[in-house]
Amino acid sequence: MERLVAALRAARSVFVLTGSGISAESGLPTFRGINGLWRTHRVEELASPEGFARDPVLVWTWYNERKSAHVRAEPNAGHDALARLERIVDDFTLATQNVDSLHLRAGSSNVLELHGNLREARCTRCGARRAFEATGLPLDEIDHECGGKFRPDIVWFGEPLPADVWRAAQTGAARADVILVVGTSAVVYPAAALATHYNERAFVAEVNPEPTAISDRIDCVLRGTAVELLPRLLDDL
Ligand code: BJW
Repeated sequence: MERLVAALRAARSVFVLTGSGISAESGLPTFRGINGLWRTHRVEELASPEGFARDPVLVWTWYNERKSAHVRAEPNAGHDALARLERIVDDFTLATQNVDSLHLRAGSSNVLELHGNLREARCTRCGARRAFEATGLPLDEIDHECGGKFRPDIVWFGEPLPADVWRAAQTGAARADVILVVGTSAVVYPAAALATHYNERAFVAEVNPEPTAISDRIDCVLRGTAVELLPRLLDDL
């Protein structure tokens, strides 16, 4: 913790990458943890264009349930601490893999949503957009009048990340003096590459109760949860 505090005090530019673990203490399940399955389905089965083509009702049922959980969830002290960090660092970028909008609701303003969000649905054929309400997308409204289907406005396996968001994340990571990685297993690419591939100079630290794919390649590993460690980190700064 002391080494990370010292690195942050000296930093002009900070880049943070978050994953579903930061929202675990808001009551939202992670993807690959103990409660990572949805009913009997793995994320790879549901979060892909092939999965959606196979069974759009199943995929929408999953997203409708998740949307409803996101709306009921509150940002936790980990989200709040990162919003505080943004206010005290001159050059701050927060890139999240999460689609739950909890960073925005905690007051973070410069948030790059690498995998999209659940605020809108868009048509697979004509790109028409509609709001994705807290009540969910009615399952009899998946088909769009143009012959396409509404899908969540997110990035599934095999799909590229939004180009502008990705570019901003890459440059934010490349110019950072400190890279802080919170609550991600770091197995999903290209997001995981932001921690280790674009900057050989930055001090890279991880906050996670479990070892991850990058733990043995970074400068500092803080074993604990986001709610335990991030507020302490901010208090020590
Ligand atoms: C706590 C905690 C607490 C618990 N506090 N921590 C082989 C090698 C490399 C790459 C590939 C490959 N084969 C295929 C690929 C590419 C693929 C990929 O990476 N696959 C890997 C799984 C192998 N990637 C893609 O397909 C991406 N696109 C792409 O590559 O495009 C290329 C392209 C270019 C041009 C044209 C076309 C294509 C897209 C990836 C999209 C990922 N989408 C998902 C679902 C959509 C969004 C949604 O529905 O929410 O995003 S998958 C899912 O995983 C979701 C997450 O954002 C993402 C990351 O998961 P995360 O957050 O890390 O969750 P977990 O569960 O893994 O980890 C939670 C962590 O929290 C754990 O470490 C816990 O310990 C910790 N934790 N409590 C702090 N309280």
